[in-house]
Amino acid sequence: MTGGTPAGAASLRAGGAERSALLRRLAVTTLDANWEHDHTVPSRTLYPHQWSWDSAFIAIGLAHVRPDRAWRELRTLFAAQWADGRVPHIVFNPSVRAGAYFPGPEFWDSGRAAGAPAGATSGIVQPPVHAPAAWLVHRRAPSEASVRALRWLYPRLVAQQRYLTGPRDVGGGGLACIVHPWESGLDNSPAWDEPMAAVPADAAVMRAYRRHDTAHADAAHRPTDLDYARYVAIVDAYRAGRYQDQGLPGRHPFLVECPLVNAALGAAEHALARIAGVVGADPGSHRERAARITEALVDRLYDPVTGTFHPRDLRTDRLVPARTVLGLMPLILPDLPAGQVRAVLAEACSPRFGLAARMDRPLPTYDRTAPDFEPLRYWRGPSWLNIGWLLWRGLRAHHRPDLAAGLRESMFELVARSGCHEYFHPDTGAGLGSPAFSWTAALLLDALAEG
Ligand code: 2M8
Repeated sequence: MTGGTPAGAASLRAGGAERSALLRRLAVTTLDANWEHDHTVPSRTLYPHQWSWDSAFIAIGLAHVRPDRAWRELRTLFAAQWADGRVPHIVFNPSVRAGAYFPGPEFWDSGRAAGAPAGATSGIVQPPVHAPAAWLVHRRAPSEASVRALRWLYPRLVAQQRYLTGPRDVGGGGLACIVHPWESGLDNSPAWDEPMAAVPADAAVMRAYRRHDTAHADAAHRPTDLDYARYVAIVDAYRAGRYQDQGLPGRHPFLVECPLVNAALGAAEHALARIAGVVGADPGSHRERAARITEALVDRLYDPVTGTFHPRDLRTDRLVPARTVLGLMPLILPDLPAGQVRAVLAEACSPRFGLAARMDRPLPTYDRTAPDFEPLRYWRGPSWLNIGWLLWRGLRAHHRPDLAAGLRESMFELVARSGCHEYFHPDTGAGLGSPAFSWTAALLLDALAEG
C-alpha cells in the first residue's frame, strides 16, 4: 500500500478490526512518506514546506506511532517563532527549490522584519491549536522526555497567546483579529467573501506571478485568480509595514475576528492550565484567561438570531452573515455556556450540516443549502478531516457520544473509500486535492485510537 492510495479499498470497506488495521497502516505510510528531516510536509506536491497548524495536527497523530517525531515536529515549528511571540504559518525549508510553492520566501521577505528568526518564514499566523496538541502528545505517553519537551514549549506557547491577545486584539474586545484569510486556515471560505470584496485587487495582477497550486490540483477545486490577487494585496499591505501590528485599523484592508481562531485561543488556555500543572507553573491564570475568552467569544461573535457563531468584520463592525462550519467550532470550548451549546448543536444537526448519529453524507464546510455551496472548491463545501476531528472532540467534551460516533464513522468511511486525501466531495466522498495529505492521516490515527 502506498501513501494515500486506497489500495485494498474492498477490505478497507469491510469494517471492524480489519478495516481499522488497514486504515492505520495507510496513515502511518502517508506520514512516513511526508517526513522531511525535522518536520512533516502537508503534501509533497502542493505544500513542500512546514505549515503551522498542520504540524500541530500531525504531532497529535505521530504521538500514537512516532512520539519522538511528534515532539520534533513541534520543536522545529517553535524554533521559528518570532520575538513578539507569533508562530509563522509557514517555515520555509531552504533546500526546497525556488518556485516550488507560491508565495515563497522571497515574496514574504521576513528577513527585513524586526524580530523575525534567522530562517525564512511567512509573517502571518494560523489557528493556535498547538497547546492542545502538546498536551495530547504528552498525555498519550507521559515520560521524562515528554515533561522536558513541555518545559521547553510552555513559555513559547504562552508567548504565542500573548501575541494573539496583545497586539492582535485590534478590536479591543478581548479576541484575536486575523489580518489575512490564510490565518483562519479556511482560505477561501464564504465567511471571507464580504470582507474580501472590500479589498481592492485585479485578477490580472496574477499574470506577474506563477501559481504553483493549480499546476498540481484542478483549478476548479482551488481559490480563483481574483482570490489570489486579493491574498497578494493583503500580504503586500502587511509586509509594507514590516508585519508590525501597531496602527492596523487605519491602514490594513482585512481585519476580522474568526470564531475558529478564537475558539482555539480559548482551548489553548485550557490546555496551558493542564501543562502548567505538569511544569510547575500557575494553572489558575490560564483558567481565568480561558473564561474571559469564552465570554468575549459569546459576546462578540454569537448571533442569537441565527443561533450560531459568525466572524466579525472589524472594518464595518458587523457580523458576516454566511453560515459556515466556522460557526460550529466554539464547541471545542469545554466552558461554552449551555444555551450556545444547544443552539450550535441544532445548527450542526440541521440540513445545513447534517450531523447525525448515523450520517448519510460527510460533514461539509459550508451550509449545503446555500445557493453558492460548491462541492468541489476547497473550503467552500468539501469535507475536511481536521474540521471533522475538531467537532468530534467538541461533541465528546459536551457529552454527545452518539453524534461523536456518527461523525467519527463518517470520517473513517471517507478515508476507506478514497484514501488520505486533502479534502473530500461532500456528497460522494470522492477524494480531492492532494492524495497523500498529512493531517488527514494523523487525525485518522487519533480517531482510530480513541474510540
Ligand atoms: C492551505 O493554505 C495554503 C496557504 O497557507 C495554500 O492554499 O497554499 C490551507 O488548507 C491551510 O489551512 C493549510 O494549513 C495549508 C497547508 O496544508 O494549505
